[in-house]
Amino acid sequence: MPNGANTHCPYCALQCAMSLTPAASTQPGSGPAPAAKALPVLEVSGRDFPTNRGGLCRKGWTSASLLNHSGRVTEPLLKGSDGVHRPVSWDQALMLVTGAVKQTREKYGPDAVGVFGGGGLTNEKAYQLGKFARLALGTSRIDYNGRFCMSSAAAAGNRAFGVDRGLPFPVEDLDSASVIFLLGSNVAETMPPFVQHLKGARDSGGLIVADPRRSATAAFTGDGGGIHLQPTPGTDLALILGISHVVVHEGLADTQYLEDRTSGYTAIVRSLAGFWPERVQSITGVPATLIRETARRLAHGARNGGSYILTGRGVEQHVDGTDTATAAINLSLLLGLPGSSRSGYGTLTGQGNGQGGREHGQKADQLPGYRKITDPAARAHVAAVWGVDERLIPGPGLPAVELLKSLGKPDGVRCLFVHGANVAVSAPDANAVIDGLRSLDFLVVCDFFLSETALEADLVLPVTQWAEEEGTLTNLEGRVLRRRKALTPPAGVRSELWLMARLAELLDAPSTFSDDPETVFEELRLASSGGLADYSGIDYAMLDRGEAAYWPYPAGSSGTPRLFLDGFAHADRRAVMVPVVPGKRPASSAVVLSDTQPLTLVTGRLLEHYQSGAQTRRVAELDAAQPEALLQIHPSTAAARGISRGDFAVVSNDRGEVLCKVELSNTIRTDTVFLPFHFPGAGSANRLTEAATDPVSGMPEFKSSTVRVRKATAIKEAS
Ligand SMILES: Nc1nc2c(c(=O)[nH]1)N[C@H]1C(S)=C(S)[C@@H](COP(=O)(O)OP(=O)(O)OC[C@H]3O[C@@H](n4cnc5c(=O)[nH]c(N)nc54)[C@H](O)[C@@H]3O)O[C@H]1N2
Ligand SMILES: Nc1nc2c(c(=O)[nH]1)N[C@H]1C(S)=C(S)[C@@H](COP(=O)(O)OP(=O)(O)OC[C@H]3O[C@@H](n4cnc5c(=O)[nH]c(N)nc54)[C@H](O)[C@@H]3O)O[C@H]1N2
Ligand code: SF4
Ligand SMILES: [Mo]
Repeated sequence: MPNGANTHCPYCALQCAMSLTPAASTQPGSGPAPAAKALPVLEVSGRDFPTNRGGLCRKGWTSASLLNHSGRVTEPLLKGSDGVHRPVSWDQALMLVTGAVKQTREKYGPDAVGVFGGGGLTNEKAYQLGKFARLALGTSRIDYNGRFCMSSAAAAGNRAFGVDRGLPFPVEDLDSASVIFLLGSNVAETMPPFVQHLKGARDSGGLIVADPRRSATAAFTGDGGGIHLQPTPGTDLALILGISHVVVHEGLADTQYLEDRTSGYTAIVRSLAGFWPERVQSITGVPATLIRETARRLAHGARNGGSYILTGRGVEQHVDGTDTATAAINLSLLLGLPGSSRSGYGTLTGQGNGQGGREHGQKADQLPGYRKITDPAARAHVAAVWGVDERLIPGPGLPAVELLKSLGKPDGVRCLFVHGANVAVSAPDANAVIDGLRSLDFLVVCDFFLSETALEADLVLPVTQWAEEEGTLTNLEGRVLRRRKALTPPAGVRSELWLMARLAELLDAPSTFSDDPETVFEELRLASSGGLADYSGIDYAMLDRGEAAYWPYPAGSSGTPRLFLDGFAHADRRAVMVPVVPGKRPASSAVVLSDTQPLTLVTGRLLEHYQSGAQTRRVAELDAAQPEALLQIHPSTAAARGISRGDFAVVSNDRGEVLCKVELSNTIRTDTVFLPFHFPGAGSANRLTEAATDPVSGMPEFKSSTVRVRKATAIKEAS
């Protein structure tokens, strides 16, 4: 019987606080609900917490309905030669996995075994997965879906500040800001309760949003006289340089700050010379007057009340995402924002544990505590905590896109473990990814549903959901939170910690692998101690007392709610300004609306669905609200192609084709169309995206792809 718990939402990085209580229908005496149409076993209510102040979005409210969902996988499933998954016992499943690993290693070497993790895993699971890959599987080939999410912002943050923490300040600091500049972030749909923190800036006309679409967030700029900048997709780097040019040339830069707290300023000034507003207008399509106005408001805000610059995936998920985030950091440094107590720069982390998930070792180049796997001192420290010879820890592996490209290839990965990602839907060039999954010798997917990736698996292993487990997650502010168990998992379901512990034993792994979250966290504390993301002063007891724990939190300290107040994380305490200029990108051209004109496809999110939709497409209420992918297209762009309301369109390029209904919208640029990436099959946006990556971060180009759009003549709207 469920007994309830105070915990946090299973989905995004805002980690809204919620209480789970036994639902009325499952109270003693009411009898079990019928399985097919089971009522939620737990009731969800919002709980007061600084990030959400009691608010939740529709995804959070409906999250408990997946706990006893009829489609849930509750026993290990093995795929037969007929392609059908059938139940097997856990003993059989463990034997099969162990056999496949041993065979692959013998035939092709340890690097032929790969692991793909996720930013939704708790810190304990992410930490243990990195250790499991390196010590139990002996492979360097581990990476995770955070590469698709935070990698460009992380690379830019590390380069400039010497450390990467999404928001280096508590979210409530935004409340009193007079100006907030959101670049490529649609928080009104992606973190609805976060919008309350924009209220001050929004009401006073200080909200500035850069988005090629008039997104729900961009529409807020209308409230108090804010600014919506609507650049050609992929031209944000030039846009930011244009704003920076104005800051420098109108004498708005904080020269004292630059002198005292940064290095590289003069090279930045030189690099901005060619980006005067009128030229930037010709590149981005954003009027020069708005570029000037943005610079002036940011500078005014910095001196009165505070200015914040925040980036989202819209500017980061490009082949020049690291440079674009770097330009945004440079702009914030020119204005003296980072490390001030009432201004700042940050990036909005995405997944539930998008922050902690990138700190403790599931990244190809990383060891726990945000340590570099190539750093001899870091290796020695972690090897000592693990009680192994340092030489047993492999070197760096392959970033996610390269890892996926290597599936089934000679010298590539032949046996893959997936924990917490649905790459068949969410990875770029999805058709090629699905081919890769099919060419593997053995695919093991741990999930609670038959996601599109699980459907490809030889073996599906059912794991616990959020309300059935203990652990910690690190939210968008770098604050470590407790996830608490409210419910006993179904009998056939196991925790991933248990699974890794059992497999490590069967594979004769060195070191120890506990299946108890608190024991794993205690080990993580030691492994992270002295690293950039130091958790050594944090324990379950203090989190349970409700103490706010922001890393770095070395033992004996009281944590770090605000980073950079006294200096940046480089040896000289200065922020490094790295000059960046746009590379080759298609220049904006006059739009000739003909049916052969290529368009730019932008992808992103809808409020109702989460990521690949593996979870939210199974929530009846969310599915009813957004049952399928719709192509957002400007009416005149549609008309030029003979497409009208209710028609189906074919969106295509050399990688694939999407067939979906259109949604006419005069809030999108005429040269741009938008697809959400939450849907599989014919509506899967990632059939069209490219696996080209940012050279620094490995981030794929999700946000702008060249496509052609035509009317699908053979299909009429049903009904
Ligand atoms: N409802 C919902 N919420 C979520 C998620 C979800 O799947 N669904 N996922 C979570 C995760 S993991 C993440 S990473 C966050 C992401 O949160 P966001 O970054 O807010 O989400 P996106 O919709 O990917 O992109 C934001 C905006 O970028 C715009 N954009 C696209 N291309 C460009 C461009 O070239 N320049 C500019 N300036 N803007 C551009 C899009 O039009 C879009 O409105 O959301 C989190 N919250
Ligand atoms: N075109 C396009 N593509 C994108 C993006 C975009 O903006 N445009 N955004 C990218 C971004 S920012 C992200 S973060 C990725 C995310 O994309 P995905 O990695 O596909 O994310 P999810 O859909 O959350 O997949 C998580 C899977 O793991 C399961 N799961 C959840 N929790 C756990 C757990 O604790 N353990 C295990 N074993 N399984 C679990 C869920 O049921 C689900 O099947 O997508 C990227 N793809
Ligand atoms: S905003 Fe994010 S954390 Fe909050 S309820 Fe919605 S999905 Fe959950
Ligand atoms: Mo993400």
